Amino acid sequence: MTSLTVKDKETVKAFWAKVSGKSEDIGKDALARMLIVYPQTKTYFAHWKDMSPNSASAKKHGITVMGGVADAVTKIDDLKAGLLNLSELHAFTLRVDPANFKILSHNILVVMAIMFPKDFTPEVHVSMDKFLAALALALAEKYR
Ligand code: HNI
Repeated sequence: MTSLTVKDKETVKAFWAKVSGKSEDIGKDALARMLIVYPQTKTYFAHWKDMSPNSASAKKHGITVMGGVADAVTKIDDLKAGLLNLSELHAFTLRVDPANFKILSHNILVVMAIMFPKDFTPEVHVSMDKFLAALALALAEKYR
């Protein structure tokens, strides 16, 4: 994977500064979209009272995930070290197949593009894609 350049990092931070106020909405929509478009992801949430995309649990979890993304932006210079605990949790406790990180990243990108069509330029798209790929790789760090 191509690593994040200084320019990518600047682009990610600048875009995040613009959209972070809406991060809860981004998270809710991205999680709902993931559950609808990739229903295999529902297997991890079988313990929820209601697994439907607009359930309170799904909304809450979308917000939680975006909290993780926000944290990752602050740790962008060393995602592997910064996300080690979260990686351990997903690998050993939750046992989430890392293929799902790509799926969620994709849905986050789609929702950002929909919510911020003007700001989501091709330049922002590529840097955010690289950032989310690096985040996914860092989350998978503890798997082997
Ligand atoms: Ni994920 C819990 C962040 C992808 C399934 N996840 C969390 C928590 C954070 C988090 C933060 C709460 C940790 C805690 O309680 O200490 N998850 C992230 C991030 C990504 C991600 C930043 C990628 C962008 N998680 C995924 C994916 C799945 C997933 C793709 C499965 C499809 N996560 C879970 C589950 C939990 C979880 C399951 C436990 C929550 C619950 O309700 O049981």
